[in-house]
Amino acid sequence: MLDCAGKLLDLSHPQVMGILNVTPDSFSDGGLFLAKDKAVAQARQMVADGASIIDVGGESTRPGAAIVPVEQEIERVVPVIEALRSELDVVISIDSSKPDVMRAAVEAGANLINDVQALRVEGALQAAVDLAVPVCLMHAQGTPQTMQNDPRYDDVVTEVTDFLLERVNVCEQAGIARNQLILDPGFGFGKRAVHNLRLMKHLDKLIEQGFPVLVGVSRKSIIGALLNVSTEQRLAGSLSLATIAVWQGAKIIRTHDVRETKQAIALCDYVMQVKDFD
Ligand code: YH5
Repeated sequence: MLDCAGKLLDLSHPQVMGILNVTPDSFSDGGLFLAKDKAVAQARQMVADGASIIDVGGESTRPGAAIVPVEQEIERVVPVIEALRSELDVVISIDSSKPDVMRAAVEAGANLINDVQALRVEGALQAAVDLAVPVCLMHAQGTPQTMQNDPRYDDVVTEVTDFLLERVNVCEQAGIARNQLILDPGFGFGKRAVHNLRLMKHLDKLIEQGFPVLVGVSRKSIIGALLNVSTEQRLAGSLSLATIAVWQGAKIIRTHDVRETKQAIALCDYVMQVKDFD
């Protein structure tokens, strides 16, 4: 059980984290208000489909995405988190690296921090200590703007594991308990296809460290690169990788496609938990 500020997350079975992007698109003119209503409706559906965590993000962390000012990120995520908290019995995570966004989000009702920079931004570590909610520490090489420019590793599995364990130490020294930490190898963040494949093949090495592991592969470019399919055609690939991750022991799968992912990992869990004899 992971204690998310009073809400318990059962990690004896793999759980689905649904991705909720709150970024008003430039095509519709509805602005923030419509973006909020759309996001809340989408979250409702994801919970109905079996998500036990909703990951709320107001900034795109895709390679090359524009930087969003902190006030704008807060304006986007806070009303959505407040609305979700008032009507849904679900863990809400805030997908942000900015300490002020973390504080505003937890104040509004978020109970988990998901940081793709593993609390490396100035002030983020202190914010996490103060907020006393669990944190997902993710590995990334470089920044979202530059990370896909020639990423290199001598041994990606060891380097990612060592990085994450170093961040665990930093967190512990700052006063965050080990049992409040989730680790994530950061698929696609400063990694070529071969690096992502090696990390997936040897995910058990990270799992052996004893922390719950979160994996995000949903619709990512590794699938596009290997199968030559557009983002809308990546569901089967995403489910395949999610299943491999759960088979190795991953506890949380971050996905756009909650219903399908829930089914895939539920079957994987049945296979893993079946008794060998009557
Ligand atoms: C993650 O792995 N990823 S945002 C590019 C895509 C599709 C999806 C080109 N936040 C993770 O989802 N948090 C993101 O197609 C994350 N782990 C954790 N913990 C990137 C993303 C995406 C990027």
